[in-house]
Amino acid sequence: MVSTRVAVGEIKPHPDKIERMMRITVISMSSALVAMFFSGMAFAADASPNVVCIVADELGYYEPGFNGGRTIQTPNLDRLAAEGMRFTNLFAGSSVCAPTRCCLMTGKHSGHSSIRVNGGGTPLRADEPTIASMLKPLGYATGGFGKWGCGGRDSTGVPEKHGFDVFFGYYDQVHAHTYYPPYLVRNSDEIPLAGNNGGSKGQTYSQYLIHDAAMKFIREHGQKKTPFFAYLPYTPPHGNFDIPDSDPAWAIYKDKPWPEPARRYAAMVGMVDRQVGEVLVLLKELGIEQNTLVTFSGDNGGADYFPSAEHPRGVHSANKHPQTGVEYRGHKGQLYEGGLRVPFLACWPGKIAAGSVSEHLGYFPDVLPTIAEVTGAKALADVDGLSLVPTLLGEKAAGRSQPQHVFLYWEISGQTAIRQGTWRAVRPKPNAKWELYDLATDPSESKDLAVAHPNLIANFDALATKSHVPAVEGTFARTDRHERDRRAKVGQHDNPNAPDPLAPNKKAKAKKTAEKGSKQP
Ligand SMILES: [Ca+2]
Repeated sequence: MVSTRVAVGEIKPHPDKIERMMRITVISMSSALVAMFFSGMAFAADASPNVVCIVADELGYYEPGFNGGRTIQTPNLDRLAAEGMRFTNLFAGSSVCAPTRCCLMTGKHSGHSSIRVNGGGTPLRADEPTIASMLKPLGYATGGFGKWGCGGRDSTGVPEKHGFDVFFGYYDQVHAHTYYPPYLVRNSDEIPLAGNNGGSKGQTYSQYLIHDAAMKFIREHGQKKTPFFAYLPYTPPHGNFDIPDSDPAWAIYKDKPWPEPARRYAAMVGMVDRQVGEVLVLLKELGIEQNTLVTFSGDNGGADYFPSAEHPRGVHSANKHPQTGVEYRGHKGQLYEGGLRVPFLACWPGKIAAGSVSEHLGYFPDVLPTIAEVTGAKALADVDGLSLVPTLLGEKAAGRSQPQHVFLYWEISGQTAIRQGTWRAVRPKPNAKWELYDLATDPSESKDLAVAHPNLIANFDALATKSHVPAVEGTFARTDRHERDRRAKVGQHDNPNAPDPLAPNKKAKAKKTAEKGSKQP
């Protein structure tokens, strides 16, 4: 039925029937109800709220319990969803690790961002503002803990030159493949980890140290009542799929009838769930939970890890609805729905309605302007995102209606995609024809309607051309320490003649990846 089609240039809420089927309780975000709920409450940006932004690397849309996942237990994340807002159409900035982090940190979409390749250490430019640098003039303490991916050591992209007081973890994504690195990096200095030499075995599991450092940062600034921005781009459950046998989460999954990497992956998600729970308990203990906005998301679409004959989309069903079986097309690395869908939650007790669900159509570039608005930071010029505050807090509290994107734009590795209303247009290769899908009737993107809608295709092609500006990356002053970090993945950090861990045996690696799930940056 074309009579109900969304006209180009218009946006209506995505009528995602699948989400409606699985929904138990929805608080409609109609302005009337929101006005009642927030009656008498005024949003004040001068309260200097803390912001905790947690990202789980690779977590698929349908994997957490709050989105219907059945194989992995996520009680703390489910509680976060029950106490906050769950988004059903808030997409990643890109379909792979580094480019999506760049969009998140800078508020730009991937046609304007500086990092559009996923090599692992490609840097931000020296002059690029980030969420952290935006908050510094307001007196915020800024800490990052996990996997940076926006610039290797000695580049213009290091986090301590982009507003972070401290960043502890991995700068390069290849370094982050091992949970037993010989060292982690703190503000570009090496912090040795006892008993480790890369790979999948060692004495010191990196994620425990990273989480402990994040907790210490939150505790310190929560006690001092210093407003803080805690960015927690945690590496799990990205591979290597390693977690100590002694971790409580492993006990839950060690005897499941899945391949070991799938069991390890589930336990890694369970560990992240537990760590998120510890953050929430800490905020409560410090008495700052009512003054802290917490967000939680994946970083890119699910990778369909651990496929089998019985589960061709993977044991944990990242892009296949666990109850209905309806699938999202594509996966990590692609620009169909499955490559860009991420679980996304926002919680702020007393401000965001508990148990609410939003179908608002947005993506990672929206996070920066949202944080700018809630903190009262000077709005950055030249960002592509739109603040989510009217959706999060209600239009009355925000004092305005939710601004809507005319369209969303993505590009990666010669692929291009546009989402406008319920349309998704995808050009899967540089010179391929555009494909067109109507997600209202075809959520799995199985029926290409491009031939029937030449005017829409022409419009989307023009939007794509307008949205693309050639990427201008940052630079390295020297690369030896960056290359050392990459070799640390396999314990060859002290051997400058050793090959880059991603360089050799690409063919064998690709085969292994297909069998076990992507281990690429
Ligand atoms: Ca990722």
